[in-house]
Amino acid sequence: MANRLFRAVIMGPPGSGKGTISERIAQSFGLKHLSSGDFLRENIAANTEAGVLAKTYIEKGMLVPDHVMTLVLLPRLEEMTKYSWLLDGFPRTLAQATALNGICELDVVLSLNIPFETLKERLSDRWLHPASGRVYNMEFNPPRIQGLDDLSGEPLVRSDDDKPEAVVTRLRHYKDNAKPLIDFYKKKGILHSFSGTETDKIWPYINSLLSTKVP
Ligand code: G5P
Repeated sequence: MANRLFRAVIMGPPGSGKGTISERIAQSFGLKHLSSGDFLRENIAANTEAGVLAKTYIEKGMLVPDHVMTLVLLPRLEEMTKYSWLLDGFPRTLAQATALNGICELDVVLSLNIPFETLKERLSDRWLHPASGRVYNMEFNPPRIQGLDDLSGEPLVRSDDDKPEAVVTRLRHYKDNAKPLIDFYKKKGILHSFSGTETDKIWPYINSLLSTKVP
């Protein structure tokens, strides 16, 4: 029992705090944080075939096609057989959930419900350090020196998919795709939803749930 592995997914609309909460979970519970967005950005940086294709969708705020996502993600998960992990940003469609279901059994799915207006505000105020993927928000977690990454001192940039038109498209796509996914995991009895406008208020509930679940 002591060595039992733990598999979790965190889902939520763009800007809902998946990345921020995943980092806290990884630190508190020792799970590997696997982010679909980070895997895609690695592929884009390495100019792989999947990366070149994914870039054209991400820039427009659209979801990357399922077959590309499963091609990028599933082999990475199959390498993780010895680790407990938290998957952030995958699955986002029922087809992705079905593919994931075919290779592993999940213990917990965390779903974040954050109001649309809060998401728009957060994303319009988000700054990114492209090389590491570290994100800042000028109110919630500002960099120590304005415009510069805390660790490297390199300049922060605004991401193309945080531009207003792309944000609205991303939020709409999430809404269209999330419902069947939520129903899928609800039926399996592993869905836990958290609502609110502040990550710091949601975090204690997630922390106490996982304290009872992570072996
Ligand atoms: P990503 O990289 O997975 P998104 O769009 O799902 O991107 P995103 O935008 O990275 O998610 P998040 O991880 O949910 O958001 O949130 P976050 O980064 O932690 O927090 C957002 C901002 O709010 C930050 O600046 C943070 O500091 C701040 N913040 C957090 N909490 C608070 C708070 O309480 N208060 C305040 N004021 N601020 C706060 O995916 C990128 C793209 O890749 C493709 C898609 O095109 C996607 O758009 N993609 C996929 N396509 C198809 N299928 C998949 N499975 C895909 N996965 C990725």
